[in-house]
Amino acid sequence: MSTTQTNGAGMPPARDFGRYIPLLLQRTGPLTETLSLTPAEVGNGLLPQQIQGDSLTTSVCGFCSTGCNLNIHLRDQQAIGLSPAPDYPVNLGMACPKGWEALTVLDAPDRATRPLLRNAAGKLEPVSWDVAASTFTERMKAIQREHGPQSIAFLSTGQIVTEEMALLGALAKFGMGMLHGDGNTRQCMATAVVAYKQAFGFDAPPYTYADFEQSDTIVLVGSNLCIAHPILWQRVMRNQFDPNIIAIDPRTTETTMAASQHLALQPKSDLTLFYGVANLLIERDWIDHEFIDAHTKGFDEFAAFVQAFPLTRVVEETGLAPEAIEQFAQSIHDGLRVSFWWTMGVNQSHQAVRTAQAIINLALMTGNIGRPGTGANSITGQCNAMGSRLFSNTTNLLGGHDFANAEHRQKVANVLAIDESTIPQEASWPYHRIMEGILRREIRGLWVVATNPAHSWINQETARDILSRLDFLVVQDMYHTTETARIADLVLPAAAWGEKEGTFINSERRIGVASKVSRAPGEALADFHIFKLLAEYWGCGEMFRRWESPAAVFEILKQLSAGQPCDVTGIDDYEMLRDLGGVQWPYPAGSEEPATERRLFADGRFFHSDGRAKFICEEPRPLPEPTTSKYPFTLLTGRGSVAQWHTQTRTAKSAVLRKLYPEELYVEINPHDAAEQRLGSGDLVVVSSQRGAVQGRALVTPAVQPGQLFIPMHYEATNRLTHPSFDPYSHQPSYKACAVRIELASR
Ligand SMILES: Nc1nc2c(c(=O)[nH]1)N[C@H]1C(S)=C(S)[C@@H](COP(=O)(O)OP(=O)(O)OC[C@H]3O[C@@H](n4cnc5c(=O)[nH]c(N)nc54)[C@H](O)[C@@H]3O)O[C@H]1N2
Ligand SMILES: Nc1nc2c(c(=O)[nH]1)N[C@H]1C(S)=C(S)[C@@H](COP(=O)(O)OP(=O)(O)OC[C@H]3O[C@@H](n4cnc5c(=O)[nH]c(N)nc54)[C@H](O)[C@@H]3O)O[C@H]1N2
Ligand code: SF4
Ligand SMILES: [Mo]
Repeated sequence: MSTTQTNGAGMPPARDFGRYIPLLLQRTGPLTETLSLTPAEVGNGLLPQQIQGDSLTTSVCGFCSTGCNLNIHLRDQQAIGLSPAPDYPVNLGMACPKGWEALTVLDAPDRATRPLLRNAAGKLEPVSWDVAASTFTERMKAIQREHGPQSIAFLSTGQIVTEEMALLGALAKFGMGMLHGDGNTRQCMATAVVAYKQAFGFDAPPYTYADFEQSDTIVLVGSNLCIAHPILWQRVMRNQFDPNIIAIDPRTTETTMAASQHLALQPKSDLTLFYGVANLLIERDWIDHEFIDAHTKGFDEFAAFVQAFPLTRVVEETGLAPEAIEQFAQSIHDGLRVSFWWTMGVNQSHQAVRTAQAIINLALMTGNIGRPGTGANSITGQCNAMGSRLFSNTTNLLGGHDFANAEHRQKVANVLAIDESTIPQEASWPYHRIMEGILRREIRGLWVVATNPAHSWINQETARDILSRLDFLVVQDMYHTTETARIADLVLPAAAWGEKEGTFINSERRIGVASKVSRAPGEALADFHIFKLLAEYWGCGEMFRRWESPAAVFEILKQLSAGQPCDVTGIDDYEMLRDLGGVQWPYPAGSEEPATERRLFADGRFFHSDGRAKFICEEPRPLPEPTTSKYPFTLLTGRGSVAQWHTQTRTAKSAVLRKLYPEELYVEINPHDAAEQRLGSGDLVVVSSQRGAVQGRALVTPAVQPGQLFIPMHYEATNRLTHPSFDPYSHQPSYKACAVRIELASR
């Protein structure tokens, strides 16, 4: 493709977008004076603190969903260091290495500092924002004109502030007329969303972190809490009740080693295990009849269903010893306050939703919900996965509403003062259908914001091939070197965490403020301002006049949440959030002084119209890609260390973090298998699946069971191996089980 002229179709009158252009160019001058804008409006201009000398502000961390608060130490408005906030109810003065290094990763030579456009010679070359925004508009509009509204789509993220997510979702769908947009939360949380919606009537993780401290029995399913949520593990360590910790994971991990019971089951046999345990609990009458009768429905059918899961079957399918299964059931019975927590070992599976619901069923049937130290609790992943679940306008209409519901559409249209007919009547296609849509040439233009699919999406060889078929790929990222940015036609340079303001919602539904404490490099702009700029160029800027700043959007989000389970109309502003140490939803207007901890379902009322939670169950299904004689190993993937974040665009920039993990891809293999394959630790090996091969170093360890291998997801090659299978209800990819073989590289 070629560079473009600046006066394309759909360009707004100069005065509309002109106000943004000087903003983009005058990086050092007093932008507020030049443009008569308030500091809040100029996301990349002055920092909020106008103070000379040393001062302190706070910001919620931008890596994981724990949502730790950090004290940011400022000198002459610029961040010069940080330390964990001692009095924040989440982290209580603690932070993990990523949090400590959060400022370091902002400063890297490969930060995207100017828009880049692929030129006629096929090279990405710097262009002005004017050219970038015009090109975006012209190319996307041309595709749309020729191929219809579904022909352009977006992929977004759980890692930008909620205000930006909402603006992107509203702009893309209501302003630009896109039908489809999804995000990396599909890779991550879609299962929990569907499981909760079906069981509780709304996507509502019920817990508060204090539950980690108040449980006497903590069940961790497919969660390596010690490295993926290290500060939540610290909360477990503060538990005064000497809790019984039961970890369910095919691998031995940092977390299972610290547990009192480790159920090293066969991959994806969790569903059978939980049905079998439910059957045991019913047989022994270790259930809470009163709770079941008063607050649930579907129990009788469920009880009849689980009779098909006698201990012998469970032993056979899970590979666990009968005593271990019985001990697990006994522990649930003995516990006074049992909490169940799950993460990707559950969500990333071909039968993920039903597995999550099997966990919910255990909590419901034993009355372990709504009380301190209990719950069926999905732990989220990214800093703002919860924000994207409610406000990304992809699967749900803004504010946890339903695209298919006419009343919901009207409500949202009224709040936003837009025509109801601009709101699509269906949710977007899920991620994998968008990818298939590209393959079928139904989608030809794609806008990727704060995610790196050319590394993280399943079955990478195919994924990259699919992305390469696009007529126009736009990547909006803080670095220009990500695997996806490198193949883009247009790269839009984004400001990062710390360089912009807004809110995140953490795993326990706590809304906290991320602050602007540093200037974005070069001409990089806050995603917020990129969206505003593109709205002007697209010609729909008027629709977003009220969306003038993140703080103004927060007001709109409050209105959208009104009357929903996630109602936050009682929050005044960012200052209130800062003062209170964040606020967990719901917090409707008129709420009394907020309790520091907020737990759902204390009254036993769920969000279905009859107020009851549902038991949902279904026959387990076989692994989509079982092992064969050619591919005799099951490959597990997941987090490798506390210091690595996903596709490593950020964490690899820190010299400190780099010291904490092996640079080269490694493959964990059991000693028994290693002996059989005649390979030792450090040997160069090739792991291959039907889809591709990767090279790495063998790490011989009993942490993985015979017949299984583990490779961390952080290495670019890992997803060449993974098998594109999906949960039928959540459409979440099943990253954690595929058939592979391993051999010495030289063979
Ligand atoms: N350091 C670090 N922390 C992170 C992240 C990161 O990249 N780095 N990412 C964040 C994000 S977005 C997320 S979603 C979370 C993920 O947090 P986790 O889900 O805790 O991390 P994973 O390692 O992906 O998976 C957890 C465990 O699931 C196990 N598992 C695999 N298959 C099965 C199975 O069939 N059954 C069971 N029971 N277990 C199975 C794996 O062996 C693994 O130990 O972490 C967040 N925190
Ligand atoms: N094999 C395997 N694959 C997996 C998983 C697994 O367990 N196994 N886990 C899956 C899960 S749970 C997840 S969440 C995904 C994560 O997958 P991705 O979302 O692809 O991973 P990240 O590296 O977090 O990508 C975030 C991108 O956003 C950029 N970025 C950061 N901050 C900003 C910002 O403020 N603005 C903009 N515009 N850009 C920004 C970063 O530079 C980076 O390129 O991976 C999934 N992939
Ligand atoms: S635990 Fe998560 S939120 Fe806390 S400092 Fe580490 S990465 Fe940040
Ligand atoms: Mo995730």
